[in-house]
Amino acid sequence: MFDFLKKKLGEIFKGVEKTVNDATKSVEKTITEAKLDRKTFDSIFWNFEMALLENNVSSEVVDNVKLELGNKLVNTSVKRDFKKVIFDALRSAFGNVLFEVKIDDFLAKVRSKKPFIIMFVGINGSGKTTNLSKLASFLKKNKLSCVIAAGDTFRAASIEQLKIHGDNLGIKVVNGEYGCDSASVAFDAVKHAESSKLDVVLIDTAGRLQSDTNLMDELLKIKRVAKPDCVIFVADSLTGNDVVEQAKVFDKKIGVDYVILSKSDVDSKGGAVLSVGYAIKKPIIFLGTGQSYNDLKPFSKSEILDKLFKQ
Ligand SMILES: Nc1nc2c(ncn2[C@@H]2O[C@H](COP(=O)(O)OP(=O)(O)OP(=O)(O)O)[C@@H](O)[C@H]2O)c(=O)[nH]1
Ligand SMILES: [Mg+2]
Repeated sequence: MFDFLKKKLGEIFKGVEKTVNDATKSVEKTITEAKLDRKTFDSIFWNFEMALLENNVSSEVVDNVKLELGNKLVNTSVKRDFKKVIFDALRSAFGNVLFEVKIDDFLAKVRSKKPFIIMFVGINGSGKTTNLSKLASFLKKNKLSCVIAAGDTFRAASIEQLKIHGDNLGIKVVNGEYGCDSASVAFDAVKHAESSKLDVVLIDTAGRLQSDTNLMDELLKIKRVAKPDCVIFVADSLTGNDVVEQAKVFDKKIGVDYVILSKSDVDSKGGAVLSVGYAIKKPIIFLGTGQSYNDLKPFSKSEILDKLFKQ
């Protein structure tokens, strides 16, 4: 993640270095600082802006970062330790577009209600079922008992896929027939959790494009019937720029509380991680980092910022 962006950052520093050197050379040798005027700032950051956009960082994030950087750097003294000044400004600007929730706070929330009901939504193949299973495993490790609702009654083999996960994890999967009402499957799972005094219900749902109104209505019905305590939008890091639009539509139509960003292990660009939370002003809670049960990493804002800006 971020290899290309880091290379571009290196180029930016060379540009700034040259500007500062030229400015100081032409005046007095003793001068150790120079001011970045707006024009120089724009020309230096042009390259970086382009690199961000090419790496699927959304234009609203790019604009926000540029505005904050401009406010911090234009017409202020850029000393010879400008690298640190700029790194700090960039770190702070990107820090403002990333939202996180501490995993202990999430677990406390889950423990505050029994059963705590979590519904997974997202487009086809984004990683809902796999990451639901990883979260079930994570919750189990944290001593929370779970039941899974096979709410995807639409895609062939979806129920078998979940049952394999359930068997592997020792977690019951409540299911109906293919084609049956997914809301009733979710309802049955909630009733099962209530009668068996289980801590958490995890509801899987069928993948759908955000433009598919029938399937969106089905999600709304599940939501109305099962009354989830939180909705997790599973976003695929590899979807590129579309992920922002998807997140906005799912949030508007269904309401999203957290994002799991799947497939971050195979994303070389990093645009989704910098954009998806800001698009809906909701935290990324986990990164999916592979296909096995342990490949679910609590999202850490400082870790992401370190990856990009640690010198
Ligand atoms: N490398 C990697 N692969 C992942 C990750 N999460 C999911 N996958 C893979 O992505 C593919 C799709 O995952 P699913 O969990 O079936 O996706 P889904 O959203 O449930 O798909 P539908 O039910 O068809 O809408 C599978 O091959 C998963 O193994 C991840 O974090 N990293
Ligand atoms: Mg699925």
